[in-house]
Amino acid sequence: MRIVVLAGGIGGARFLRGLKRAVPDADITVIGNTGDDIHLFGLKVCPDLDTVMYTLGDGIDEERGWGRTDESFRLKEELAAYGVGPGWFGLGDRDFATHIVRTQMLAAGYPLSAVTEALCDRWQPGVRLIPMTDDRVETHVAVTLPDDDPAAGPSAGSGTGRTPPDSGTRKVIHFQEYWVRLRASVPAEAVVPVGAEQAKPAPGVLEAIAAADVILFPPSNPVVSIGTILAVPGIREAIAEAGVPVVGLSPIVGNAPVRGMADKVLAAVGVESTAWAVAEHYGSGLLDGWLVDTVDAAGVERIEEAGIRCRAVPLMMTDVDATARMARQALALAEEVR
Ligand code: GDP
Ligand code: FO1
Ligand code: CA
Repeated sequence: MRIVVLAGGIGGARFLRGLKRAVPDADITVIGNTGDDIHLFGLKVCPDLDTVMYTLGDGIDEERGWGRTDESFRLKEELAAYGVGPGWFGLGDRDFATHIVRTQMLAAGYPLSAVTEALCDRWQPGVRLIPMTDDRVETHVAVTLPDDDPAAGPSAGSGTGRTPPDSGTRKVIHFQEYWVRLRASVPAEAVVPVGAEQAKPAPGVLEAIAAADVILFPPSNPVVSIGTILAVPGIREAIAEAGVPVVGLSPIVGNAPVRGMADKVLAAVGVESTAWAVAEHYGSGLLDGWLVDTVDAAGVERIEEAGIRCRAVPLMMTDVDATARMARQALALAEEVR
């Protein structure tokens, strides 16, 4: 069976571990989100690709969910001693090696898809991992920073002795700064995948979608992970036209994300944080089936009325066996709608 999975970082990677256990013989192609990518210290960092690669290659720090196991941060400390930041992004010593190899290969002229394949030669993730695009895409978030934020400029009323009518500084910042530095503590006013409109799907992406027997959306972030992949022209259309079941699993359980900031970025695109609103956001033009957690069973009828076949099953990825059961449920739903 040929399975295509659109994946972000932690949610996507953990689901893939369960999927591999559920169907060990399947041929799995993962289309990875690169909108989270960031250039730091002259290096290209691809958090979601690395999270998938390390998780499936048994190199991940299980507790954090990102970065390398048995990690140290001495290089980061040395950079900080030179006053070289940003200090808010935790690049570990072992992780640095990945970014150095990647950046060196990119500078030598290899596209990101070829670099990712080379990195996977070491990690043997057991899936084919392809970045959504070889072109540069970066998710940015529009926010209003509070006046006491170090990155906020002088406010409108400063120096005039008057209190400004609207305090704060409106800025557009990198998604990693929004999430890692600010911990999504202010509303996301807009989310923009900069460069996506001009990007082309990486080699192999459209081919894998066209050859798939089933397409799965793991419980990844619907806006900044799956939404970003779908924003690359051609990918959404290829999925809708593939003529095979497309089944997703809700990252929202009990009206809240299980972890992360999906509620904040969903609000930015006008979608409420419920399992049914996310299904409706993807829409029946894209999704054939949707799994919600048992706590959200009340929403099943509403999702089916929207033309999407829906089941309520346990959706907490507490361990690999529980996740494998979720994967089997998703594949069973795919057979129902086929
Ligand atoms: P990220 O790039 O690291 O943020 O990872 P993804 O985009 O792949 O996945 C993030 C989403 O995974 C979040 O919105 C979480 O709510 C969701 N998530 C994490 N753990 C679980 C879980 O055990 N069950 C479900 N249903 N969703 C989860
Ligand atoms: N997430 C954090 O919350 N804090 C960090 O310092 C951090 C560093 C980091 C380094 C490499 C990497 O591959 C991932 C890293 N992440 C970190 C995770 C990642 O930035 C985010 O969780 C996802 O991109 C959110 O979608
Ligand atoms: Ca991510």
